[in-house]
Amino acid sequence: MASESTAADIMIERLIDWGVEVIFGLPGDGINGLMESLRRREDEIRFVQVRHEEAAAFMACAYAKYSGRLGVCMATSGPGGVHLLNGLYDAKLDGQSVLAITGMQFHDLVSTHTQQDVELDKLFMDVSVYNARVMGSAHVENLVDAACRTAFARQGVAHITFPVDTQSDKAERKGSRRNVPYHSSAEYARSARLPRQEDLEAAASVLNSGERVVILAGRGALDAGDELEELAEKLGAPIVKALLGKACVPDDSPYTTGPVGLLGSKPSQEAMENCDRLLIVGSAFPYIEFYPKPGDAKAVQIDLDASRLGLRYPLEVGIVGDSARTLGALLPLLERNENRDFLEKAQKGMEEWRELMRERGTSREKPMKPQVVARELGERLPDDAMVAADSGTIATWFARQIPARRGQMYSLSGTLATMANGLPYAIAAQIAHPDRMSVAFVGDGGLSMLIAELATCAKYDLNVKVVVIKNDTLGMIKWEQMVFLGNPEFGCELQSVDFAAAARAFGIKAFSVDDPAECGDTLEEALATRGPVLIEAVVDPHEPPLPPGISAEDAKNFGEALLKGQPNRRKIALTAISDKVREMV
Ligand SMILES: Cc1ncc(C[n+]2csc(CCOP(=O)(O)OP(=O)(O)O)c2C)c(N)n1
Ligand SMILES: [Mg+2]
Repeated sequence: MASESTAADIMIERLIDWGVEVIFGLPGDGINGLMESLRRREDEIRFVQVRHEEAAAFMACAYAKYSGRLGVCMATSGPGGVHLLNGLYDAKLDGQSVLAITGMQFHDLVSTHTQQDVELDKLFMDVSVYNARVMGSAHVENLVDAACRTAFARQGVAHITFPVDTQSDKAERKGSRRNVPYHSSAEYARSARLPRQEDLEAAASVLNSGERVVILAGRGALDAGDELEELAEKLGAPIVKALLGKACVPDDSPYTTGPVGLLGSKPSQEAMENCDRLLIVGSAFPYIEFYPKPGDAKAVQIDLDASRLGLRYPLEVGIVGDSARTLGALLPLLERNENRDFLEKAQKGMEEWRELMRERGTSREKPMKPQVVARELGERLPDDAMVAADSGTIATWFARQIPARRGQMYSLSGTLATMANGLPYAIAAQIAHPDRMSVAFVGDGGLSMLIAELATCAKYDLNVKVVVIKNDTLGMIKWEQMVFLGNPEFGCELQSVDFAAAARAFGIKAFSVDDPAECGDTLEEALATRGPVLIEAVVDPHEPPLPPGISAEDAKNFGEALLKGQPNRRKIALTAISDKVREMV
């Protein structure tokens, strides 16, 4: 085989050197040379075929999120590459190390209006931290090394586009006069970045002089759970969790007030409003309006990326460092805060909040409330379950009603907040961890965008359980139109889809439930069913995902929207008003 090696072989072999075990993608005539190379190495590297390249990019992003490894996706020239973009932006915005490989037209026909002539390196300029076009066989290894290394080092998307004819060129290491064969290396060294001592001391002095310290923890704190709890205990500080940091400490931890923001909890909001010190750990939580008002609190921020320091809140001290190590180094400098009032108030608030969530999640009202489905699901998830959610009201139920337990993993599209990522995320999580159950908690709008990936679940017989919350509406937007702008909903109703029947058509076992009294049993049976399963939960479309402290302005807008002739306004008013009494501040 050595004598017939191609330039594409150099690429695939080098990816194997980099430890890549799986590539998500869909073939096309712009990548036939690469596909042939993958076919010949089926035993060493796995190709997972998707039904839409957008899903492949989501999978690469999620693979990186759930495994910490490089996520790799591949698409053909022109349309295939274009389809990747949304998933690649998801990786860019959530800082995931992803490599995208695309095909390009024949090298000597590029830019001549030839078939599928899209110069994807130009298209991907904004999304990528590394972006290159293969210029010949001897170029390939150098590019793969630089691409993988940069994707890791800069936590972003690297892209290589490969002209189709060059892929099948004879593997040639000897290139130009200055290109010494084998000079580049498939090595990447991670830094654990220890902060400067003076920064730690300055941070300790800010935190030690506070009375009411709050910790905002995000994605970068996922591996720092023990340190966060230790610090919370020492400073009497509640831990408020940004959504990507949902699993950093379990939701039954006495120190956490759970999620924050539009889909957050009331105690989180109160802690943010009333603190005098804010410690941000590995989070760029983007909703600035949910932070303390600038000037109200003195803040310390820890982030691996120095360019993120001070992004959302004015700082006294910024620390560049790995969360766990930095907190570990900070802890001995901190004094125990003997005033436990702030933490105790948060804990008392959480008792009430948990009771409210329990009430919502155990309602036997019909139509069934989406919160019931989330709660019943949360109670039945295995201790090592991996859960992915879509954007939408669905993310609210995910944040509030599915408690993260120690050892579980949770993710969604954080900063891009795209629809349709949930199912591809769950697939990638399962492929990264084949022994664990993976759950997609998705909206009917989101699922219908990339529903064909159910075929991927069937094809690879994946232990993916898809729970679709069917409210026949683009729920989140319907509420936003009413609450933010005071208008009746427009363009949000969805044509009803029989998801259980659709799932069966894709070769997947399916369940449907609309009765809250049966929801738990149905989920129990579905989760115990081997292989991929879909559970369609038909819920009340009028259940509002209200923010923890709805503003007077929002409430006024909402009332006006109903007055302007919002369809179903009587039902909506009834649902929202009974919530309002208990939930609005
Ligand atoms: C790709 C994309 N298109 C549109 C939006 C705007 N958007 C955010 S949430 C949402 C509604 C999602 O509907 P569904 O999946 O049914 O979830 P629900 O809100 O009903 O729970 C829309 C349209 C988006 N975030 N991403
Ligand atoms: Mg919906």
